Amino acid sequence: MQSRERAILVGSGPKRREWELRSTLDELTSLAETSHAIPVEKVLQFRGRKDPSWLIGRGKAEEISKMVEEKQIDLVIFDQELSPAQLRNLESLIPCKVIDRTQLILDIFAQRARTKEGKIQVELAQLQYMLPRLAGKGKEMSRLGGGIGTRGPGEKKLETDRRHIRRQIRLLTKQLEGIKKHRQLHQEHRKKNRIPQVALVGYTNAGKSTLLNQLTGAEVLAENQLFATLDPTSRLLVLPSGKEVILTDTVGFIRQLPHHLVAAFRSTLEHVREADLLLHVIDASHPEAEEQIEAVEQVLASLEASNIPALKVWNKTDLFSGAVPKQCGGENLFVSAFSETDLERLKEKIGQLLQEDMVTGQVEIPVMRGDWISLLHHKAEMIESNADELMMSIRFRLSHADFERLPAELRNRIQIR
Ligand SMILES: Nc1nc2c(ncn2[C@@H]2O[C@H](COP(=O)(O)OP(=O)(O)OP(=O)(O)O)[C@@H](O)[C@H]2O)c(=O)[nH]1
Ligand SMILES: [Mg+2]
Repeated sequence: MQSRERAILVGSGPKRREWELRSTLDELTSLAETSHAIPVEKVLQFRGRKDPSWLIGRGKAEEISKMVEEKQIDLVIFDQELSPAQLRNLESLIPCKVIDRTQLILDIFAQRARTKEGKIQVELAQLQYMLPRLAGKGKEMSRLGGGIGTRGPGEKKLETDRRHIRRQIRLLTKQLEGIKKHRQLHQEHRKKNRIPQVALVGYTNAGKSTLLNQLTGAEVLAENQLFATLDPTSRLLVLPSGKEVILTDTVGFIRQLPHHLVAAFRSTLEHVREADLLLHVIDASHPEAEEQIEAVEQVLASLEASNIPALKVWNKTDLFSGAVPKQCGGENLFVSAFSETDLERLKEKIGQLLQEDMVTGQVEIPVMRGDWISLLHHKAEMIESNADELMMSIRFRLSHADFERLPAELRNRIQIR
């Protein structure tokens, strides 16, 4: 194991956003610690405009450069994403490794990925991030050896040659497609059995895995650290009514989640896109709970999952002694993952929301539209169906989320009862 890298963390932005800048810089500190770096110094610079070549301005960069020598720093981490040109300039001035928040998050994900799919997704995101930033970096990276920002999944060293990277990106994309097809078959099967799908989503460290474990007896790693979970885990959950649902734990979100990573994880996050109900888990004891909710909602929007019914689960109320957080719109429930009664209430609520959420519809479909007929057979519970030579008349029930996902042309023909 490599010795821990000594890091300077740098944030910058306009003075009027001071509070937000400080809080994301604190979060960057936790991320650096998660990656086993030692945060030695924090630098916050107020400036109205980003410097296009240096982000923080040349003078400040020189100051940091001196600090690096004086304090034997191995690594400078910028809280804002660096453009390829900024990275190049900073690297040529500062006598140690330079990375940004995105690369740090990618590095943590690389260390955490366990399944084949997770590893491929992370490596793909890393390579796509690196490709435009490569000029000069190849030799820098070999000079600097390994450590944060240079490791792929499973301590594998990241490729640094442009041609190899392109080839590797194509290869990984293809492998991912293969895995995705395989999973789709699996999901079709589940849908066919019409077990409702419930997905746990939320900011990292909110308690998603803990809730999965507490509710289903799963043994997923739940830890007080950022990004404990990368790979989704699904378990059967039996509700008080006896109804069964499938509950899935997913990767946590964070502010400024690298878009390469969201894109690469799109297929894992399909559990979220395909869900009938989302449990948006919130750490109610966190001082920035509301900013975290917003960050999660942004990621959900980018996944086109904003229309799925969601229950906000305000977790960790056992730690929370202040005023109850301001109620947000939609359904809210306050729980502690360690309270049996709260878990029962949560299960009741899931059952109730899924029940209320069912849509009963009636539709006449021309028999030649075999695609629509088979789609309804897959997604919906059939109540009644009759056919003559030309038309098929179907009465069915399905979740609101699935209804919204039907093709618009079909949806427009449906009469809701
Ligand atoms: N006091 C208290 N602690 C909780 C509660 N729920 C979870 N925790 C703790 O919060 C920490 C994070 O929990 P996880 O379940 O790993 O959180 P997560 O949302 O899965 O986090 P990631 O996988 O990193 O996104 C752990 O130390 C849990 O023990 C709760 O209701 N009360
Ligand atoms: Mg987790």
